[in-house]
Amino acid sequence: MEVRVVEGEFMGENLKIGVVVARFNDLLTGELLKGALDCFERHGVDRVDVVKVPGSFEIPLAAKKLAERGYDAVLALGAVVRGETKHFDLVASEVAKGVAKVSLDTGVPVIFGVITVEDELQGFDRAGVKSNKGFEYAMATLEMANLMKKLRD
Ligand code: INI
Repeated sequence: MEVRVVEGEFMGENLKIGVVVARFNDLLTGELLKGALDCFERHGVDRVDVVKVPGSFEIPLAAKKLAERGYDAVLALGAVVRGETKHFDLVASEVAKGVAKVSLDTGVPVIFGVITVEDELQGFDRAGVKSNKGFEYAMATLEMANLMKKLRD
């Protein structure tokens, strides 16, 4: 039996990456962006373009535009904080569905880098105090960009 395993490397060479970042909860998303850019720089990504949108709800549309314009992968960064309204659930579920749809419709990996947290404190834990999820999501972006290249070739 021959078993072949295909997986993407964490290499940035020859990659053009798009990042869509929500300004809503900017204190958190700004930190996620820093973590992501740090990862891309350390892995030698050729080119990163960052697009800012008002809130997480707007992420899928901007991600779609980037996915259609030749980026190897798109990283979507946002922070949805529960608070006291039902808005949280609506925004969190729409952005998750939207990002998945863009990825499947376009064939371009769109990484779901939207943290959903109970409060800001929990958000800060994930955006730099304990770890920076932005860095981790950027690693997934590299892996998927390289994997899709391999599966195309
Ligand atoms: N947008 C977020 O990115 N995070 C949130 O926590 C949030 N909440 O809870 O309201 C939020 N709302 C704004 C939304 O994304 C849109 O920008 C707005 O509804 C305009 O379409």
